[in-house]
Amino acid sequence: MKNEKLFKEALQYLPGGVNSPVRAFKAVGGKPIILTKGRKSRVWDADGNEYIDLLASWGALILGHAPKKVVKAVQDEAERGLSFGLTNPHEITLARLVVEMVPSVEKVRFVNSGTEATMSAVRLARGVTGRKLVVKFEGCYHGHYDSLLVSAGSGVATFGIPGTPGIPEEIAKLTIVLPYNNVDAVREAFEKYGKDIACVIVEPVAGNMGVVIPEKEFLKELRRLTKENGSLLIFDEVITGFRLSKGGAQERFGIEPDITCLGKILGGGLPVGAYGGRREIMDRVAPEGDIYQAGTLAGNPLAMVAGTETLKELRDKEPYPELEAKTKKLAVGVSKILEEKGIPHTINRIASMMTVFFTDKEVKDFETAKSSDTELFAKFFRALLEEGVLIPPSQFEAWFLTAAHEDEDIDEALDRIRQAIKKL
Ligand code: KE4
Repeated sequence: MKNEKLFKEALQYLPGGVNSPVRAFKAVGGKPIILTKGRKSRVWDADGNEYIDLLASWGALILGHAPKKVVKAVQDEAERGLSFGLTNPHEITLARLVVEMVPSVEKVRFVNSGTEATMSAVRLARGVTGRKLVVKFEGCYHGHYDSLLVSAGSGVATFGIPGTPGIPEEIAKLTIVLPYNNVDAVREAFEKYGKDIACVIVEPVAGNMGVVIPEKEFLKELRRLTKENGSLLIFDEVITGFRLSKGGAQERFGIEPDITCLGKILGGGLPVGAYGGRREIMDRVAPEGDIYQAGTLAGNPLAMVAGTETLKELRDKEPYPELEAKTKKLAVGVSKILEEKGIPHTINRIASMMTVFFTDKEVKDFETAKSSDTELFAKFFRALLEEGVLIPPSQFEAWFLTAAHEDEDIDEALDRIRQAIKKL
């Protein structure tokens, strides 16, 4: 078993054998697989097993694996050089595309990951407002930046506690962690601390507790309360950007944040993150302004051309209606199979992202998401993997479809899922 051999070797050199914890399959048990190839809607592991891919590199691959145009652009660019350390033309091309596609962004800064994007956005908000407090929501994940890797304190609208060793409580307690979709809690936090709140950062559709959709008033109220109190609203669109529509969640819901964080799809599979907003805010970023942020490989030419080809395809083809229809077909099909087996479940779906929760509760925040039967999810994950369907190895993540998933792929995935459920 090559998977097993490779993973054993990985364990010698990489903590947990991985470069990101979730890849070790701790939440779902069983042996992690090592992926060696992807093509359109399929991936193959080191033993040559084929899977229909519903992970899509955590949402980055909205065009599917190795799209011809993207690969060609990267190959051609590589011939001209891999990195320069000074500006290359593709940084300008991709920046222009982001400004064109994302309603609230007049200027953008590229970084190398979603974490760098949210970290820089929070620093910018604190710098611009001169305030220290940050509001985030329980169950939302914005990368591993100290101020955002904070768990909810004791009561509602109380200060956070470190989400992991290594984060000083002095830093954690500058972050207030509130329940998602809870407008009263946000109002209370602003009543108590409004004038000290630098920013509110939110996933405008949550993907990191599983998919949780904002209730009607929630985002509108965040926009009103931040404006009223001179705080900045940061939309973390690392997942939703270019996924929910070409302009992301802010286009779909018609709410303009002050700062937008982007990643995943933005790089077409190569490492890119970004933060952007209106000129008056972004011009505070060095060297134009006095708020420092930098990065050796920021704007890397290969990543820039991969992102450019990806966004051009999305801007020109707008594959969103059929992405939505196929995801709906998958969700309806999975629900039917679970119903036939009498397995309680809730499916949250929007656009081309969805999550199957094994609970009969409506999932609208982290509390209700946690009512899911994670043991059953783990069995479900392993059964699907066995049948050749790859979903995210955690209950609290989103499944993603890509433009490369044809109807036949959905039908095939549903057949394999039906087979898997029989064995549950
Ligand atoms: P990265 O630093 O992992 O590129 O991005 C952090 C991040 C920021 N904001 C949102 C909304 C995100 O979803 C993420 C990263 N997402 C996770 C899974 N949903 C990445 C998977 C992993 O950690 O391996």
